[in-house]
Amino acid sequence: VISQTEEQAKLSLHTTNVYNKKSPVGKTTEAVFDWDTFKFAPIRESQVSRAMTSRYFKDLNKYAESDIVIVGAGSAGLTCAYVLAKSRPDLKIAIIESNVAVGGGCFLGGQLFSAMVLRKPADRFIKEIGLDYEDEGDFIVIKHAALFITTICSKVLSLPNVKLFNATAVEDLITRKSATGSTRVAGVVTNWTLVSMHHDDQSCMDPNTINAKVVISCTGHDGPMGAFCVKRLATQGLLERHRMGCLNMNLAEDAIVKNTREVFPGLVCAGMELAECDSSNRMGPTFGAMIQSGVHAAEVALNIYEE
Ligand code: AHZ
Repeated sequence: VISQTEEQAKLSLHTTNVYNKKSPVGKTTEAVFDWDTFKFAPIRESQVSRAMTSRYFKDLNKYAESDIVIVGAGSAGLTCAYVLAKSRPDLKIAIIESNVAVGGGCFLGGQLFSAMVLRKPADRFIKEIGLDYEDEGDFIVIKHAALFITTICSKVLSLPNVKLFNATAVEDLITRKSATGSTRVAGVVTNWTLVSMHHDDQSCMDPNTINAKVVISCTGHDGPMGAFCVKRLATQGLLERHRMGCLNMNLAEDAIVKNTREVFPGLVCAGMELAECDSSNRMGPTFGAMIQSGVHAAEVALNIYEE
């Protein structure tokens, strides 16, 4: 790493006095810049490549054997990751997200209306992560769903025992047969999402794998990639699939939280993917159940892990 020389530091930094004479913005900033002489520390292009790739491949190597894999970084998946990683710093937790950005259906609230509604008692979790909200009695409102998802994501990613592999799709599950002949999920098969989307028009592009003791699937309801693990096991006749029921906020949220469970040995299901398993109702844009299902899934997964 090439550090900034003293001379460069002198060139680019001026005293607060000089800065304040030129512009009143940011008076409290300790290090202020003179834009006429501003200059970055030097770098060679290969340093940037190596800084990224060495870390990524180290992580691929480290997390090839994970304790827990979470599939899907929407509101349920990220909540689950936060609870697990915080309560068990000894566990290696990999999150696989097929999109470039995290958040799933949560980034914009309902129908692009920004605000995020959560029914109580999900307010307890929001308090825990330190977010402001408006209290409307039986429910709370966060001013923008993106505020929730970016906050929970930054908290998850700052924990040392978590790695997010985004732009990476889970395109299959690893299964094992026990001595008694029963099957269990033992990890995930991954690929760059762009590769997963082109298996039909390109010749064979083999995937990668991550072994894990427990897989938690939070891939949302059916869609181009949604409900992935439930659908995959259903195609193998290992799980019965029932499609998501119509919207009923009251029934839907309680059912999702209550039914968060190990749906197949080694596979815990949380959030809206459960609706594809149980035919429970959808709830539309109210997110308390995603948070509580994520918390519940973390507890279920830890119990399986300890078995
Ligand atoms: O990109 C998906 C999203 O970020 C990701 N995902 C899906 N399939 C994947 C795969 N590999 C890796 N094969 C995959 N990642 O999973 C995430 C799912 O997030 P989500 O927000 O769709 O699901 P959730 O259960 O966390 O929240 C559901 C939110 C909804 S939908 C709904 C309704 O339709 O009524 N109501 C609520 C609250």
